[in-house]
Amino acid sequence: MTTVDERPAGFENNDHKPVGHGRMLRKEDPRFIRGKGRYVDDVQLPGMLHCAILRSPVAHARIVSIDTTAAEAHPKVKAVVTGAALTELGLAWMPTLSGDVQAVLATDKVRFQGQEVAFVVAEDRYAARDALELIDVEYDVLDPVIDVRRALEPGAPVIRDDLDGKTDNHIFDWETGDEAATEAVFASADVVVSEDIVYPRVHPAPMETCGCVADYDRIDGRLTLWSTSQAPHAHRTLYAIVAGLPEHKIRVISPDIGGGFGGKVPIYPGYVCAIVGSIVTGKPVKWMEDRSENLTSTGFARDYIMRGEIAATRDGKILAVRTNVLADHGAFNGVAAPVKYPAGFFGVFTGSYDLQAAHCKMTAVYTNKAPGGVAYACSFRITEAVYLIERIVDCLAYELQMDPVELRIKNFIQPDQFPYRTKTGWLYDSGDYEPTMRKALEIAGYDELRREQAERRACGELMGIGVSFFTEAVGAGPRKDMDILGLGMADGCELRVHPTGKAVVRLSVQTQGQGHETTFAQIVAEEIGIPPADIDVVHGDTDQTPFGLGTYGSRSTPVSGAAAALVARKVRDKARLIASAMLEVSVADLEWQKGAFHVKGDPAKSVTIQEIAMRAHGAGDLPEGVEGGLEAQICYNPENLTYPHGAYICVVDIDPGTAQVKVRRFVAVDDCGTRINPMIIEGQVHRGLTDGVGMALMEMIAFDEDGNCLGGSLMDYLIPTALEVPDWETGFTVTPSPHHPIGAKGVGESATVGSPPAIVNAVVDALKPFGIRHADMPLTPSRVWDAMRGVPRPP
Ligand code: MCN
Ligand code: CUM
Repeated sequence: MTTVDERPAGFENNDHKPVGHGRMLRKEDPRFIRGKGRYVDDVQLPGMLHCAILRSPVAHARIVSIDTTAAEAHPKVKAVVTGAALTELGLAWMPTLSGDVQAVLATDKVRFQGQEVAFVVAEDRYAARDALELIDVEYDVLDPVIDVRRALEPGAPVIRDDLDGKTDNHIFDWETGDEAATEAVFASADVVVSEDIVYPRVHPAPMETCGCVADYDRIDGRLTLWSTSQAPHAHRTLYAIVAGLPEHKIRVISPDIGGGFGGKVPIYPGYVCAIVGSIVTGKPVKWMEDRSENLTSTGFARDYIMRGEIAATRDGKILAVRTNVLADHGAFNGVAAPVKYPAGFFGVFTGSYDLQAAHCKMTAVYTNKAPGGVAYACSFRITEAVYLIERIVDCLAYELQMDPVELRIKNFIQPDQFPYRTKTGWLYDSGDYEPTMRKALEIAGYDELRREQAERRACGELMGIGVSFFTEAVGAGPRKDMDILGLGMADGCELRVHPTGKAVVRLSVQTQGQGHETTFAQIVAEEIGIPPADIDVVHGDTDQTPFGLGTYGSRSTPVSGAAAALVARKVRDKARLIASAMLEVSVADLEWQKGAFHVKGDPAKSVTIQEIAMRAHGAGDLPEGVEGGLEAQICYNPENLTYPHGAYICVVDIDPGTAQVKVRRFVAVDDCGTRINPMIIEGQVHRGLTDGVGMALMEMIAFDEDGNCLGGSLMDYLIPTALEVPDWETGFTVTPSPHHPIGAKGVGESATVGSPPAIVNAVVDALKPFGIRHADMPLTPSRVWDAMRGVPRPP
């Protein structure tokens, strides 16, 4: 563990050490807190029309006929488009991020409730909605396939009969690790514990739903698309490929985004409908989903049924883990993950432990549910992986009657083992786990909590203490291994220093609330000594920024953050050449400090970066071989992922009369390497911990047996508020990434990944007097009540 560089309060004005500056406020906040954010729905263009989408009321049906005459006759309607019309344009189907195809509008069948069937373009939003009711669709309802296990049974209705030769609902089998070696370790282990663990389907539920404004100019053939996108460049390329429009004629703009959480990574049919609407009418067309469209039809998350098994010695040395997973991908495989990783980064399910063997087998299937997958602060399925290992380790602690903290510490990968190759092939870059765990124990007062628990238990009170320890893999990724539909996962970055020493940095990633306008200015400021206030961050507009793959998988800091540091160093290298001419000394005689070059041994002889910038653009000659201007561009291809880690401790109290769980305390100690903006990191962690309370205790997208979505509004799909969460207690350690130019690792998803197991472990710990070893999320009062009464878990 390295020492921590956290500046005290009152350091506000030291712009020469911007990274790690604890009190730097967010540059973007003045506009957000004054209501001056500019979101997609704020875009108003002259003559703009509105698009509304007709969605299937049933989960599985053949479309017999669609009659649009009455809708077309509506006085404010400009166009009504069905799947048949899109087929003529060759746009009825589009590729998904997993190389499957998805219907833009249903042509043959509807395959989930809420699927897009037709759209209307009208003069205003209300008329467009009204006209949907005038469209008459006749459905021939089919048997829906809702249960993922039933989907694999012989004779189950085939959902994807559009795919050539498809006779079942199987999508893929995937495996990682060494089955035979794992079997051998299991066969000779003292103790084997297995448990069935479900990670239910949940939804990112951002405040801002998805939407876009498409403006196709028929004269010059240019398409401008304001869109709720986490990856504008990747989207532009995909639109070019799907719609056949020349890529240089497409401009994708992601303005302010009201939360993405992964749900704004995919391309949704609505975006394509708005584009087609604009092409057909010659006018700009806006499409904005409502809340229930968002909850029922856009990218869900999780939906893994996992059997976890762990093998250990009697004294608690973990030897191996293995798992068998059934993955529900919905009606179209729309999972967003690098091509070689159909199960995302689930391979890190071996966690933070030094094992002898590991093996995972997974089967992914189609069901009559909304497509998407992965989204919701998941780090590409690491949420599921961490939940599995941290739950099963607790099951082992239960069987061994060992303290869960002691069991974890006994099995940690040791600092001298890094870089550590896991039994599933991942190369953890750096880590020092025990100090992080100890820090969390210290903040929580763990021993005292256990004493209190014993006392309360003796009086019949239900208090639980839960621990989780996670290692994440973030920063996708090295382009040799990682691409999305053939686009390599590297990021461009461009930096221009203007003559007066102000700068603009152009990023390929796109913030949805993570504070990039601040933190990327800090990274650049740290490297070239221009104060962050003088550095403008431009992002979210393909016409103004270099190509890159966008923001998700907490990759902005690991990939674009590295790009920003390196592009700034490139500019500084050029500045050094100019400085040597200005000071009439050789480059080797220059020293860089606090935004200026000075002559070694003579600090009075110096030139600031601002003076150099003016010189770079000014009259007169520059040194031999140095071009004018002060700018640079790079494309950064990361060498490896970064592996942040953290230790979380949760304390819950359960009301024995109502089975209501109250999270009394939550301690989170995160290690994301070098910390750029501690305040922003804390905000990210608070957000993710709140996510964790939601998933552990409240959130689930449920379906009835007919495939009706039961979570289509925020009345039914419960998300936590300030009332359900405690005052978060956070701490940190710093283990820099050895391959990142400033040692930073990602953090955006850490708390969402790490907190659900801590909360569930706490609830299960509280229920220990009932002999309970596991209970499935969400631990609503009714589920906890059932668990206390020995009612079997839902299948
Ligand atoms: N940061 C830092 N020091 C570090 C690491 C990160 O100061 N060592 C800062 C970064 O500079 C950035 C923020 O923390 O401002 C998050 O950085 P990073 O971990 O790189 O994650 P991304 O910026 O790539 O954000 C993506 C991540 C993901 S994948 C989801 S999902 C999620 C999350 O961020 N969605 C969010 N956090 C969110 N926060 C908000 N407000 N809204 C979302 O939609
Ligand atoms: Cu998987 S949710 Mo985030 O990676 O945008």
